[in-house]
Amino acid sequence: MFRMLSKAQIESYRRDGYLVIPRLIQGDQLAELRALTDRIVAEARGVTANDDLYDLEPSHSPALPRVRRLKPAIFKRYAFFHALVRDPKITAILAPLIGPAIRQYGGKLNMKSAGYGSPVEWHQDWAFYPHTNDDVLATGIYLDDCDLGNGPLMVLPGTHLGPTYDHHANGRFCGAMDPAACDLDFSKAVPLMGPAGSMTIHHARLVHGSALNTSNRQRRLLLHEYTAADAWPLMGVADFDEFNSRMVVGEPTVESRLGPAPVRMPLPAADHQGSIYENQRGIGRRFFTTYEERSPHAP
Ligand SMILES: O=C(O)CCC(=O)C(=O)O
Repeated sequence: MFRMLSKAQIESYRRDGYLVIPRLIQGDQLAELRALTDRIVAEARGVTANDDLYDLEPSHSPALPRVRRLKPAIFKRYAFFHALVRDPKITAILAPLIGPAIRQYGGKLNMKSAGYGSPVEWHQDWAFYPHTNDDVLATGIYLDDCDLGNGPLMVLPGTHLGPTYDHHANGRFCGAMDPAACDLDFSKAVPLMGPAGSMTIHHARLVHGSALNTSNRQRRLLLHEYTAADAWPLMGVADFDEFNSRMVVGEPTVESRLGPAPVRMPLPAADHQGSIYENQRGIGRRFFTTYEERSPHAP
């Protein structure tokens, strides 16, 4: 029997745009998730530049490997990650939020390592991948206990019902909002925390971000992006078979549903490609302190 959302949880998601499900992934499954991640990260020793699997911290070197993110290639390359996206423990929870037919859009594993794990500037996922309707969300599974100290995902409740903010700088998409140019009170941000194996859920239009990890504990977060099967990406479908191979439950459809949601297209494309961290190198003004600002002389 799978855990289901209560009526109060569904209402809370609709109103605030987020939920936390404590300890969803446990036991052997959590142990395997952590061990496989450790193994993939250890294999970054010797890697000299970002590639289709690794997004590296600015302070990475082949001898002192520092991985910032494992990219979507993990879902195609590793059976474990491929299966976890489809795990009925997860899809049973998402069904009342975005419907019984669900497609994976993408995903990644953000490392936020102890001492230097990079911040993620405030943004809405929707600005990266607008769809024909906004039954679009992301889940995040914490691989480690997460509290205020090690860089929890932070969200601004209710912003999924508001505007889509400008994520451009100098005329190009940069994947981050200018904190001084939007009417938001960032002191109202709510940290999403929980013991290892807990799962966060946030609506694609919800404003969120996270700070530098200055603690001595890592904070790894496995993000899965999901859409209703009838939400089609406005940037287009390059490969129809590949698109449908990402169905995680239910049947695909060519009847794409149009819903009212404010859209800004992520064009022209960011100067720096490859991940949100790279996109956000193009921003004018930062909210969160970076490792390089905090420790200018550290390796
Ligand atoms: O890892 C985090 O704390 C935030 C991640 C995020 O929002 C993203 O990668 O889009």
